[in-house]
Amino acid sequence: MLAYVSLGSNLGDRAGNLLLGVRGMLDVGFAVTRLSAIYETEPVDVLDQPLFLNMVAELRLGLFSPEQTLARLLRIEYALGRRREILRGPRTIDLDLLLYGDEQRETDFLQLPHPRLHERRFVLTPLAELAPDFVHPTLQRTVQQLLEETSDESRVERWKAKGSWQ
Ligand code: PH2
Ligand code: MG
Ligand code: MG
Repeated sequence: MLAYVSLGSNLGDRAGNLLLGVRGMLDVGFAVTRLSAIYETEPVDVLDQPLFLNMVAELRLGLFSPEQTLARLLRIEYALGRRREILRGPRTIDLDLLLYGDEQRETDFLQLPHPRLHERRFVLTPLAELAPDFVHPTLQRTVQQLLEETSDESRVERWKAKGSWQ
């Protein structure tokens, strides 16, 4: 079963934090199969905060339920020093479960697909890189269609490390 996780950071060593997030997912036993590029993105919702780095990871999950997967993601955030701060404000690391196959959940703990996925260019751009043809389980649109149709106009640009080899 393929699942997609959005990673975001806008405090401290942002790229280092994303890398630690990926490392954390490997450490808890997730099979991370692919990573998108890293994008520098304009903040949405809470506008007055630093620029984010965002990316998406693809996981192949069999052993863990969606709930177990989210619990592990939260544990990784906590281990990396994330404490619950301002809602949608600055954070060292954010790991959001976007999609888990075509599973649907509507509980306080877990909403699947992620309810704001289609309203966020910073999620759709890296997700479309990995899974353009993935059909959103409730909206019945592909990720590529959602990206083309989203009303979110916020800036999303490929990020390059200084001294990049590319
Ligand atoms: N995360 C938020 C709120 N706003 N904006 C961008 N660009 N990237 C994010 O990851 C992000 C955000 C809450 O999780
Ligand atoms: Mg988030
Ligand atoms: Mg989150």
